[in-house]
Amino acid sequence: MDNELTTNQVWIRSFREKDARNTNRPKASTVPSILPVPVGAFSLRKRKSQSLYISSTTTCLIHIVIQTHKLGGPAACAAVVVVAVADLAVDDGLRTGYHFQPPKHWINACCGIGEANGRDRDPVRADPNGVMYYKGVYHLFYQYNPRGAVWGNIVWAHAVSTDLVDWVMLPPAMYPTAPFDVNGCWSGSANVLPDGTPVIMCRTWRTPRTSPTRTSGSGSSRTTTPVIAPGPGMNATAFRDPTTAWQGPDGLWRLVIGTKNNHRGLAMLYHSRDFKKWAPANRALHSGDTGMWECPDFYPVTSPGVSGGGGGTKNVLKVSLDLTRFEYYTFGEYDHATDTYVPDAALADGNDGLRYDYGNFYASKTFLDTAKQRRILWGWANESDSTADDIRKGWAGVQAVPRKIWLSSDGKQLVQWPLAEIESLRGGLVNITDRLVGAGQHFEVAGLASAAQADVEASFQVADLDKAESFDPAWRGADAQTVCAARGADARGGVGPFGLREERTAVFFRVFKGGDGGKHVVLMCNDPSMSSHADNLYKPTFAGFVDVDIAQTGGKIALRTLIDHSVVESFGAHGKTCILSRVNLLMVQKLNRNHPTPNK
Ligand code: DQQ
Repeated sequence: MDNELTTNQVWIRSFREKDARNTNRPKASTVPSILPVPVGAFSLRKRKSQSLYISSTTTCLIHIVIQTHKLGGPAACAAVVVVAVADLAVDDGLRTGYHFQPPKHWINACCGIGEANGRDRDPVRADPNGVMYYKGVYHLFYQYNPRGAVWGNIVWAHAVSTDLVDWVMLPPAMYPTAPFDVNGCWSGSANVLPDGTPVIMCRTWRTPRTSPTRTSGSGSSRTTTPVIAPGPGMNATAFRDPTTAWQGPDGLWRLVIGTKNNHRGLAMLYHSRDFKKWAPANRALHSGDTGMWECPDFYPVTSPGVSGGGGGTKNVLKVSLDLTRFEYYTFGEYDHATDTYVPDAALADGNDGLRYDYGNFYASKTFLDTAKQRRILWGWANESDSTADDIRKGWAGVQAVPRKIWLSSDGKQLVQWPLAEIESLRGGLVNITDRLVGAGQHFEVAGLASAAQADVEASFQVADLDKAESFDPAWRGADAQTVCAARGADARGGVGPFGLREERTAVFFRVFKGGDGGKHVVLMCNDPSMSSHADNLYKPTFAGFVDVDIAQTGGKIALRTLIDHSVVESFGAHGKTCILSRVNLLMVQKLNRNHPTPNK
C-alpha cells in the first residue's frame, strides 16, 4: 500500500424537514408597508437519495461533520407559493432547497440596495459603504425574465427577507416603461441617500445610446431620468452596471461604471455633488488588459483581528470579465483626495489574479449589512445544461448562498464563508471520528436522510507529505484549472486526491512538492466530469490553488461543502478557495439505476 487515508472524525449534518409551524419565513405583516404585496415565496424543498462518499488515495486523518438541512414542507406560506406558481411547468428535480431561486423563469446578476455616505467612507471607520438592510428588511433585486427560462425581457425582480434565509417574492421593482429602457433594466446598484431616499442606478440602453438610469423611491413608484451616458466615441453596449455610489469626506459622490477601450477593461469613475448630475472623472479608477469589465464592485474590507481599521483596511475592486465569464479582484489603497486606487503589488488583473470563486459564479455584488456589521457577497450561478433543457425545466439560474467576505488576517486575499444564518436550517447530524481509509479506498457516509441537501464540514490530515509528487515545472504559471484537468479525480498522486464524492461529483485536494520557497502546492478541484454522460452539459473541471502552508498545519486542511440538489458549493481551507459547481443529479439518478455504485 503506497498510501492510505485515516479518518479520525466525521460529522455529518443533514438538513431536517422544516416544521411548518416553526417557519421563520417573514410574514406579509413583517414587510414594510411601503412595499407591494408579496406574490410568492421561496420554498425550501426536500429531495431524496443521493450518497456521499469520503475517498482518498492518501494517508489522512479526517474529521467530518455533515448535517442535512431542514427542508420545506407544507409551510405556512406554501399557499402563497401555489397561488404564485399555479401555472408552472417547472421540473422540480434540480431545484435548490436553500439556494435562492424564484419559482420559475430565468435569473441572472443580482443587485443590492446599499447606503453610502461620507461618514461611512471615512477610512477611520471599519467597514464603510452601504446597507442592504433597509427599515428592518433585507432586499434582494436580481435580473429576471418574467416571460421565460432564457435571458430576455429583463426586469429587476425583488425579494425581501428578515433573515437572509427565507424570502418573500415581490412584484418586479423595475421594468421597462420608456424608450430608453426598451431593451430591459439591466444590472446596477442602489443607495439609500442620507435623507433616507432609496435610489437605484441601473444600466439601460437603446441603440445608439446607453444610459444608467436613476429611479427614486421603492416598489413601482419610480421617476426615471437617464443620468449618465457614454461619452463621444464610447461603445454604447460596452457601458455597464454602475456600482453603489459612495460619498467622500469632501462631500462628493462617486461611482464606477464598467466599460472597455478596445481590449482594455476600464473602471470609469463618475462624480456628482447632488446625486443627480454626474460627470466623468479625469481618469479611470483602474484598467486592465483583459477585455470588457462589467458588474464592477468597489468597497472597503477589513482584516479581523486588526484593531482600529488603519492598516487592516483595504479597498477591493472586483470586475466580471465578459470574455471569460469569470470574476477577478484586486485590493489596495484608495485615496479620496486624488481618487487614486493603487492595488497591492502582489496582485494581478485578469487571468493571473485572484477570484472570489473558481467555479460557476458571476456578476456578483456585495453590500454592507449594517445590522450585523459584515460585508455580504451575492453571486449568480448559471445552469450547466442546455437552453433546451432550461426551457423544458421552466427555470434557469440560482444564487449562491450569501457569503460573509473579509480580508484574511495575513492581508493576502479575501476569505468567504456561508452566512451563519443558514446553519439554522441544519437538522440531522452524522459525526464520524478517527476514520482510517486505506489508499485508493472510500467509505460511504451512512445515516443521512438524504445527501441531496447536506452541509459537510471535513478536516483531512495528510499523514505523509513526503510522498507528494513533484509539481511539474511545465505547470508553472498555468492556472489551477489546467493543472487539475491534467490530474483529474481518478488520477492517483502521491498525496491526493482526497476529498468528497457526492455521487459522481468529486471535490478534492491534491498536494505537490516543489512550490515557491519550498512550500507545498495545494490544489482544490471540483470534477463533475463523471456527473453525467450527457453531451450537452457544461461540466468543466474547476480548480483553485489554496494558499495554505500544509506542512505548517501538520498536514491538515479543511473543506466545507454545501450540497443542494444541483448545487455543490465548496469552501476550502476555511473559505480561502471557493468553488461552486452545478451538477445534473437527475441524470445521475437515471445513470445510477444501471450503475449503482460510484467509481472506486
Ligand atoms: N448582465 C446584465 C448586464 C451585465 C450582465 C444584463 C452580466 O447589465 O453586464 O442582464 O451578466
